Amino acid sequence: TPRVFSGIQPSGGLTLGNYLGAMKRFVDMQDAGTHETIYCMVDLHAITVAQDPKDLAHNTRELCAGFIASGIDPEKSVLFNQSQVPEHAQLGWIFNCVARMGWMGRMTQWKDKAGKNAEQASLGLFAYPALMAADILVYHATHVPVGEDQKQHLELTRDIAAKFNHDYGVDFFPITEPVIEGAATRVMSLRDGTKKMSKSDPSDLSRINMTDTADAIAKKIRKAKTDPEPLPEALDGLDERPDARNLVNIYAALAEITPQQVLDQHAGSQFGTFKPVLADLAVEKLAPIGTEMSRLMEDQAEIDRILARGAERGREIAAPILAKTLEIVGMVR
Ligand code: AQP
Repeated sequence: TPRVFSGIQPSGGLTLGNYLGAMKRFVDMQDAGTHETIYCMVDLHAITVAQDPKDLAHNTRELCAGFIASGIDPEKSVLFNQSQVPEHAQLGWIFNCVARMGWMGRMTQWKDKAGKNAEQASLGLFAYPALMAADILVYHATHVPVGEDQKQHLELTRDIAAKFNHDYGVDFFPITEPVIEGAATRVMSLRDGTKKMSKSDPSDLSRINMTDTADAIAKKIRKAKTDPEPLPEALDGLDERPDARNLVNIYAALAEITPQQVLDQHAGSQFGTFKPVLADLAVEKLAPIGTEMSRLMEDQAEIDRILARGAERGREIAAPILAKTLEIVGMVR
C-alpha cells in the first residue's frame, strides 16, 4: 500500500489553519483506508526557533491529543513525535549533504522567518527543509497532505530525492506528490486576509485555536475583519476581497461544501447575517474537539504511551530504509 506522511510542529497551540489545511485531511486520508498513514509531531523542527522546554513538552502532548480528538486513531495510523524516531535526524544529516546551500537560501519560509537577521537565525532553521525531506523519505512516503505554504518545501523534497538517486546511481527514493486540496489550503488571519493564519501571530484575535471555548470562537468570528459589501453570487466577486473570501473558504471547509455552494446559499447576505451563521457552524464543528483535547490531556501517561508505541511502529518502517541508505552511501555497517 502507498504511504502517506505528514507532520505538524508543536510550536504553539493548534490553529484552525492547521486543522483545516492539514489535520482534517489527515483524518480523511486515514479513513479512506487506501494508504498507510503516518503522522508526526515534529518536535525537532519546532526547536529551529527558540522553544521553552516546558512549553515544548506540553505542546507536543496537546498536539497528540489534538490528533486523536480530530479523529486520528493511533491503531490505524502511526502517530508519534519525531525525536523518538532517531532515523529522521540521521537521514536528515545525509540530506544536509545532498541539498545545496543555494536551494535552501531560496526557500520563502527561510526568508520570512530569518528575515533581515539571517546571521542570528539557527543553522537548523536553514536546514529545515532537508530534515523535512528526511521525515517523508525515511518512510518512502509517496503522498504528503499539507497546506499551500508547504508546497515549496515539497518541491525541494523531490529535488533531494532525485539528486540522491542520481548521485548514487540508484532508484531508491520515491518522488513524492504533495496533496494540497480543498477550500482551506490557505486559511488567512481573521484580522488581515492577506496574511496566513499562524500560531505565532502576536494577536490572538487573528486565529481560532482548537482549544478556544465556544464563546471565544464565536467572538473571534464576530470581530473578524470584513467589508461592507454583501456576499456576491459568483466566486470572482471575491477577487479583491481577501477577508470576505477567507470567511467563505472557512465556511466551505467546515461544512464540507465548495465555496460556490456557500455563495449559492448566502449570496446577498451582509456579514452581519453571515458571521453568526458561520460562528454557529464553527462552534458546532470545533468546540467538541477542544473539549475532547482537554479530556485526553488529563491522562498524560496514556498520551506518552501512545507516542512511545507509535515511535516503535515508526522505527520498524524507518530503520531498514535508513540502513539501506547508509549502505548505498558507503557507510560500513
Ligand atoms: N493558515 C493555514 N492554512 C492552511 N494550512 C496551514 N498550515 C499551517 N497554517 C495553515 C498547515 O499546517 C501544517 C502544519 O504546519 P506547521 O505547524 O508545521 O507549521 P507552520 O506552517 O509554520 O504553522 P504556523 O501556524 O504558521 O506556525 P508558525 O507561526 O510557528 O510558523 C502544514 O501542513 C501547514 O501547511
